[in-house]
Amino acid sequence: MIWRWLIFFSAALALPAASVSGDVEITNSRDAAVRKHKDYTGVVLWLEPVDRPAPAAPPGKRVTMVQRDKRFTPHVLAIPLGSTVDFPNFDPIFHNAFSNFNGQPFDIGLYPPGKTRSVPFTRPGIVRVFCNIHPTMSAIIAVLATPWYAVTPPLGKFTIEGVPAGEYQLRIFHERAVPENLKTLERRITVPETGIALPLISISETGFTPAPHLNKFGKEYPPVNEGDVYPGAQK
Ligand SMILES: [Cu+2]
Repeated sequence: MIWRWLIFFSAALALPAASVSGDVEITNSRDAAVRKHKDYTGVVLWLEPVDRPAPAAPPGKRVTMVQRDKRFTPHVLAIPLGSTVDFPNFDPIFHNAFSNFNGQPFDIGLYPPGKTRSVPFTRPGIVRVFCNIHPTMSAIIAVLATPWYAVTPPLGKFTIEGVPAGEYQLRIFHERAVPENLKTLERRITVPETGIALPLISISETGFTPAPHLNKFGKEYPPVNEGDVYPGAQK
């Protein structure tokens, strides 16, 4: 068995690309879990090469965003440009995922339990996803024109694997940070062949105010009666 491990480690060491790792913290949050340093999830970090185009992602990549318990999971999804996202409905009720501003607008219509629909994302940007039935449902899809990205887990540690040595612009998105704050965190980094561990990235939520969004018709949501069959469900 030992020789197999030796071959495995030799192959790993021979990889030409490095990793970029680091830690994110979120400050000035109104969220109790964030203030207790227990929930730094959902920060998207990506690397754009500054002196050459980023390689295109292989076509045909599919990623899933589940609808269950009236939530989109994962709440924050990062995908390479050109990927298709499947939106299966695992709830016993209808949902209608849509996006109507920023990124790439879409509307996959109202569909019942057990069904799925999909959206190919062909425009880079931050897509804000909502449900036309349930105003509390929301999600983010970061459509990235680079294969080098990460989304933070609860403790905020991230690693972007397989990055060739070179110059990059580090870009960051966090749902509850204002764009001006995020802009100040962007920086140019040099990735050596041995990889790099970045200093702590501290993201402030100062200035962020949650605002209610409108439904796909640009109107306020009507009151939801959970016992109802939703209008349009029989169509
Ligand atoms: Cu819904």
